[in-house]
Parts: sequence; structure tokens; C-alpha cells
Amino acid sequence: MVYNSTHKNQQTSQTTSIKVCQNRGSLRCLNQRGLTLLELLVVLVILIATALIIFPTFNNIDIVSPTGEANSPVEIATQATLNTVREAMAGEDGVIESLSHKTNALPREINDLLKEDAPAHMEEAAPELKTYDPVNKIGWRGPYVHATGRNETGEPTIVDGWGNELELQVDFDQDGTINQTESKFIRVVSAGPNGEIETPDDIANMKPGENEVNELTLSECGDDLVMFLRYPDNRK
Ligand SMILES: [Ca+2]
Ligand SMILES: [Ca+2]
Repeated sequence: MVYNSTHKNQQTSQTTSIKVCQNRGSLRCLNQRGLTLLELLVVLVILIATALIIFPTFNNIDIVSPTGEANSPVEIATQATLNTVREAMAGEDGVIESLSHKTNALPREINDLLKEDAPAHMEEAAPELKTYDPVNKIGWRGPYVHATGRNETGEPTIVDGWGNELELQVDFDQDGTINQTESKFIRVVSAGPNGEIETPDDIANMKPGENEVNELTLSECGDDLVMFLRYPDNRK
């Protein structure tokens, strides 16, 4: 009975609808093109509104990385940038190799990697490496990485997924030179979701891992993403 009643209502509705169409038939024919454009505009507005709703929530979707950990796309993007920097620094044709392992010539700032000409500190540290020698494959051969954003002073630099400049930690005793021990623990740090670098860059916390004196621990690094360039990340 319910079905019949509903069916009848639908029939009545359809009939009414047809009657309205018949009454307005000529007007609708005249407006057919205009109505179609209007419908397209409505669809367009709905699509834009949907995109605006979806986009901000995309950043919050968790996906599982190959290690089984759930990482946000922003973290994965940051990890990819850190990998790029590691390759540029410690890869086969990277900075360390092209500077012939002369530690004091190593970049001091992350945006040194963007420079076509050798950074200023190389004048004193290793003037013989300022120009690339293609025969021996040594010397500065920048830029090693392309800029992905700008820092607070507006200079092009390499930024993490949150738009913050990466930090190169290497001169741990802050004496203006880089010794062999410091170069061993060179690392690139992303400030992570909170936008603040928490990883200490002083000599007391330069060594990660077990059985080291004054080792760097995970709890000291806050939510930072840390990429060690030459030493395994054994932080606990
Ligand atoms: Ca130093
Ligand atoms: Ca942080």
C-alpha cells in the first residue's frame, strides 16, 4: 500500500511537472542555451568549492611509508628534500668528494649549496678548490641543489615541507673552522611541524648513537627531522 501511495504521488508529481513544462514550453525553448550555461557555472562553482574543502584536509591525510610508519605527505616531502641534500653533499659527485674531503672547505650554511661561485669562506679555507678542475674532478662545482623557497630575509634557500629553511649543523664548537671530527657528524635539520629548530648544534651533542660520550638523543631533537650525512643515525 505504501508503495502504491508513493508511486501515485510520483505519477502525480511527474504529471504536474509535465504540465508545467507544457505551459512554459515555448519560454524554455528560448532559454535553453542560457540555462545550459547557467548549469555549467553551477557545476564549476561546486567543483571549486569542493577543491577548496578538500585541499586543506589533504595535508592531514596519513599515508604509510615503506618502513611501516605513518607519515604525513609534508613529512615525506621533507624527507625527500633531506635526501636530495644528502646526495648533493655526500653523494658520488657531491660537495665532499669534489672538495677532495678538505673539511674546512665544506659549506657552512645550507644556501651555500645554491651558489654557482665558491662561497666566501673558501678564499681562506681552500683557494685552490674555488674553481672546478674537470680533469681531476675537484673544486667547487655549484650549484649543487636548486632553491625550493626563500628564507626570512628573502634569499633563495632550501626549505622543508612547512616552508622553513633547513639548517646545516657542522661547526659544532663554533670556531669558524670544520675539523675532521665535526665533519663526521655533519647533519641537515628540518624544524619540523612546530617551525623551531630544537636539535642542539653545540659540541656537547654532536654524536648520535650508543656508547658515545654526550650523544645526541631523539628526545633532545623535539619534532625536528634530522638527516645525518656521514654517520648512521643511531639516536635512541
Ligand atoms: Ca669548528
Ligand atoms: Ca622542531
